[in-house]
Amino acid sequence: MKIVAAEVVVTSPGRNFVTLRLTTEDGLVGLGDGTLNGRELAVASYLQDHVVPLLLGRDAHAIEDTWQLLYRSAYWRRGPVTMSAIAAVDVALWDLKAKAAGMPLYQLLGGASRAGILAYGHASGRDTDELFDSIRHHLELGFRAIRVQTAVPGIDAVYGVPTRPATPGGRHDDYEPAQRAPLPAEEDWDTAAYLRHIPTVFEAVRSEFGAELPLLHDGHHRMTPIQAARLGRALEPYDLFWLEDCTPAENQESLRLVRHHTTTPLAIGEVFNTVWDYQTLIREQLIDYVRSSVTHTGGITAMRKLLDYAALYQVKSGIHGPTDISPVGMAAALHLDLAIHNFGIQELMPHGSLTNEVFRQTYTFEDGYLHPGEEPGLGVELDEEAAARFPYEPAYLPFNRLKDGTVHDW
Ligand code: EZ4
Ligand code: CO
Repeated sequence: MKIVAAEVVVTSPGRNFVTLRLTTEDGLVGLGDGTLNGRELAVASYLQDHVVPLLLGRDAHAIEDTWQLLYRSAYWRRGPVTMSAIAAVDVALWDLKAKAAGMPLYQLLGGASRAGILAYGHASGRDTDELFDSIRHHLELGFRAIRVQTAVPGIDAVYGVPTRPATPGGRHDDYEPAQRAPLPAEEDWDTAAYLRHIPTVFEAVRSEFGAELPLLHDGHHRMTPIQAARLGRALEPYDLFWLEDCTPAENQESLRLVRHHTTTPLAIGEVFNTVWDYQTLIREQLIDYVRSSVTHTGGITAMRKLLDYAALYQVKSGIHGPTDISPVGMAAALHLDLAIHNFGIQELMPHGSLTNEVFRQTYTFEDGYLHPGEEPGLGVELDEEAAARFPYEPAYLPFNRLKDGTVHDW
């Protein structure tokens, strides 16, 4: 199954996506996602300039060998650009292998371990009324688990809470952090105000929606370990499904301190890119959920190994699924979610209509559960003509400054 063509497609149907399209001598097409929000062209160049020449003429069946070749022959290991590029190749190869086998990818990963994939949606609001409205809207859509983000008094712009609808006429809870602009937007942050406010939000949500609804929250790397420990403890009465990215984890040992102080389950890792970023976290059981995406972590091959390692320590999956993971990367996540034993939950931020014009998707979402469908391969097709109608536009994620002007984690 020789690879005869490898094209890097950069398209921007509402937001930027990097897709690798591999074609075999038999005319099979495999797709891989290499989208890295705000740094898309770096991955596109890595693929186009340094990876495509290695792929032409190779056997598309040799997935493990290709992964090892790309990882080791670069000499310079790891990092989000490299690992997203490797992921794009790896996922495209799995798509091809499953198409060649005439099976949906999850069958090649061991078959389905469950009937459906529990998904959580993003509710948000600038105040309690708007938040409750957003939670009700998500319940009506069928969601059985909901992430809750709110504005904080005294802070102008908070992660997860749009100040304006993402699309004209759209809802306020359709949050898209990257902004199409030549420079990143500057937001403000005050951890003390946040720590005072968030427990009151969860108290209000629990008293309105009851004890049973699984609730999640994303701290987005803004707290120190002791602040995170305090928040985790303050949220214990509200029984969170997880507290995500409570503190930056370049230093994995930080999580020991948080863990010692709270029984609130912890999820981390959307900005990680290899199993090594989790070594201490998993071995010492300092976290409960792995947040990596297939797209930023070297693809199916590397994610499978990471999640198998996590399984030994009763750590479960919580694969990253924001709109900056393309439909191709989302499909890869869904096939993995269905197959692995230690599945936890899947994030779902549905893509907009322009994205769905470019990427034809076959997943289903019914009664709170996702399913990747039964098409051979990933089940996603790229409409190249539609993709060409949406050229790349520069876009950046925002960043934070404290009141005194200090740059803070966003
Ligand atoms: O801010 O993917 O849990 N989800 C998240 C995301 C990230 C974006 C950054 O590109 O934290 O919304
Ligand atoms: Co997050």
